[in-house]
Amino acid sequence: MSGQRKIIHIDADSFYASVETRENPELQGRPLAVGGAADRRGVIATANYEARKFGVHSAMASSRAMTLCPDLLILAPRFELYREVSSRFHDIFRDYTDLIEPLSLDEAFLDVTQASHCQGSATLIAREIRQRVREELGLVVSAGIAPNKFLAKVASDWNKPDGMFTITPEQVAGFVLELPVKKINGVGQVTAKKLRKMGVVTCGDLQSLPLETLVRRFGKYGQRLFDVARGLDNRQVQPSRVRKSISVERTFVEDIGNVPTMVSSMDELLVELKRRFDKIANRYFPIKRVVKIKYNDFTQTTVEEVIGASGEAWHDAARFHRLLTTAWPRGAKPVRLLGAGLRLQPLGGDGLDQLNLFGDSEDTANPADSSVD
Ligand code: DCP
Ligand code: MG
Repeated sequence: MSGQRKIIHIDADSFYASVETRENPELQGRPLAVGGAADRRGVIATANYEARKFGVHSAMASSRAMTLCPDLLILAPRFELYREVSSRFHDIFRDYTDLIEPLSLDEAFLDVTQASHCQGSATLIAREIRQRVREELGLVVSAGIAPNKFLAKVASDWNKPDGMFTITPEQVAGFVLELPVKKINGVGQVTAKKLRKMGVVTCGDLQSLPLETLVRRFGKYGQRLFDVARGLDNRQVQPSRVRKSISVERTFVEDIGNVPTMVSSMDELLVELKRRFDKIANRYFPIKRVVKIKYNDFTQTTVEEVIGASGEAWHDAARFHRLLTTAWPRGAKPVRLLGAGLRLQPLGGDGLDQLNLFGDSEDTANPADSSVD
């Protein structure tokens, strides 16, 4: 890496819920969530800030959300609509830079180091982007501006919602001293607790631990902790993010206790997986089949196999059935959720990275915290 970079991280506020409110302004001001219905064991995808005051949050069971906030309105998600809005975000971003790395539908990194707009000021570019999103799309995005991805992401969250925060290169050293380690992407409850036991609460505390100690304790992720504690992160903004996997999952209304029912559910998942894979089949080929099982006690297991050279189709149902019947006895408990997926290789590409198919695909993922649940 050479020279100082200027990175912006953009993250829309309560994205799905804000889009729904934009589509139907009468919903303004009332507690609103998007997700699955409470009586069908649904889960909250997101909640607006009114609902968050009641403690409602993403990934919470909808039934629990209704208990916390009886007036909560839960709308079914409309992914096509959110995808459409997401591409409108990108139309705006592209006016400033081509170096855009989408992280999800509502989140992206922009490298504006070379941008000439706004006298090259990343802060002014971010302000202008926020204003245009508000005026042209009727939505609010928060922005973080910093010399690297790690700090830009922390910064976009700093004054959320409707917030903007800049960390200049000169401010980095001072900023990280007080930054709680919980703000580090990948430090969840498990890692935070381990660190607390070692007397570490802030990145300043973390700086006092030698690299060897961190690596001994956290493996490869120890190096990452060592760097970010000092505000260092040289990961580049990667414009065309290569897809590593594709998967479909289903949570059942009633737990499934018998294998034949699991097998027929797997067939339904395969139909959906095939439909989704067909859309990208001109760019990727599948290299592995993956089956995921979550039992009724929320423990889970995954099993995968290389797709053989014997000429069978990747979607050969019998192969998925066998993976399922191999994996299920590991827990041998009723099943709450089933997933079917494929690991992919780009056609003509080289990326064979092993990433967590159903979880965080950041290359800096912390295994200690991503394996919980
Ligand atoms: N999402 C989801 N399940 C989750 C988390 C998020 O389906 N466990 C979806 C719904 C969110 C969208 O992804 O609207 C973006 O995720 P964010 O984490 O950015 O959350 P929000 O944009 O909803 O809220 P905010 O960014 O204001 O915290
Ligand atoms: Mg968001």
